[in-house]
Amino acid sequence: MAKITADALAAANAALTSNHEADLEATVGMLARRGIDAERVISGVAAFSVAAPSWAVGTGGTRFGRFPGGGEPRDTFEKLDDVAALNAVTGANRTVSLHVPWDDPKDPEALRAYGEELGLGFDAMNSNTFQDNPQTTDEGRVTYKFGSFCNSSAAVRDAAVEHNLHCVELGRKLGSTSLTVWLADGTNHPGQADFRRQFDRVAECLQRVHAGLPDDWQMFTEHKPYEPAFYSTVNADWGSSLLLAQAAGERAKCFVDLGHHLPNTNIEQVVSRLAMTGRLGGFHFNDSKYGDDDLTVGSIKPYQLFLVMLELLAHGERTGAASMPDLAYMIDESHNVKDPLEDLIQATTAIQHTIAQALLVDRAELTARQDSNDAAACAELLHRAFRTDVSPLVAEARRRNGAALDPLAAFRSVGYRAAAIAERGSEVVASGL
Ligand code: RM4
Ligand code: MN
Ligand code: MN
Repeated sequence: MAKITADALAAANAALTSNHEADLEATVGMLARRGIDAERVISGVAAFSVAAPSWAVGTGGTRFGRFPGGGEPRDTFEKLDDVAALNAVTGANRTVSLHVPWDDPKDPEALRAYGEELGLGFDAMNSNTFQDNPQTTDEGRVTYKFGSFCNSSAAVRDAAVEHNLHCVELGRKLGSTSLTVWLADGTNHPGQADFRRQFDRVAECLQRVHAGLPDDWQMFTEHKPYEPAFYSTVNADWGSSLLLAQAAGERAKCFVDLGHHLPNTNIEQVVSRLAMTGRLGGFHFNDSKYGDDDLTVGSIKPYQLFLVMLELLAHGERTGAASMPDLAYMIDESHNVKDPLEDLIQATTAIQHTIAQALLVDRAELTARQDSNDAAACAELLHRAFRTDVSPLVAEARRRNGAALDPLAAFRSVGYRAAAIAERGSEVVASGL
């Protein structure tokens, strides 16, 4: 597959360089007059990387239909090619997160070597017990129709634990060091199952998976209030997630997917609470209008994302990080009408912009204003940061990482999608949702 080379990127950047340098100089000067060190912002953004999910390089769909745009990857190796193209233009997607069995490479060593060749590492592994796949259901002898870890049948629970341990084993060969467990377990009808017994069974299965983790591994519990279970979900909210992580073991932490909250939940406060308990494990970035919409990061509630970033930076500061705390970050979107790679580019740049905006907030000054109970002055500090155009700082961070000043324009100018369609065809459907 055609790669996006350094030469192609240099050509795409060339026409933009003089304007970029002028904009950067102006922004650095403007920030200096506000007492802000632009270098700190640029290096904070440049250091950040967010994993691309292997299933998101294909077109997403709803239960009503799917409209693939062509050139989708035919296997996990081709998914890595797409993530490498994404990382070439953003410089901020240096790892890929696999989903098993949508990805279950027969030769993990070869896949790992291919990732290394492309400059990509393997992030958290994702198990799947929300669908019946022969590989996860003991060759079809069990079904997850009534849940996996929560199931009343020990044989089903055993198969689900075994599948998760398989993901760990595969991940170990790939160089991954974590497992994300999102369960569809729950009920669709009141009275269908006992809340407490379901919870206890899930906790026990998580303990078994935790006991099988290599020493340097972590596992993450990811909550979600509903869908596909529409009456109750076992891991429904951050409180349940925290209880499950605590029950599972020391190296179990909680994952926050920005779309997995009931409407109007104060997600930034959830972040603060989990960080406080030492059980914040990581993030799935997306945006949502109504539910788990998996829309482009920052496209619906950019100010909420900014407030979440502020909490993350506060956590980073408390844990001795130079900027963003050391957590597992992944984009979890479904690209129904955009080119998947273009949507991932926009998601990544939105994350970079928001980190830059949040880095503009003087935390010591904010604390002083909070302590003097000056609500208006506190709001001023946040608004001033949020309303600043940080584009030149973000572009500079990308340039320093050898990536594109304008990632979407660069992606389009090199004709990657047309090359992918020519090589892979227009009918192929990538494995995923
Ligand atoms: C779920 C959840 C998981 C993701 C699946 C595909 O809603 O967000 O993280 O693995 O979707
Ligand atoms: Mn998710
Ligand atoms: Mn989701």
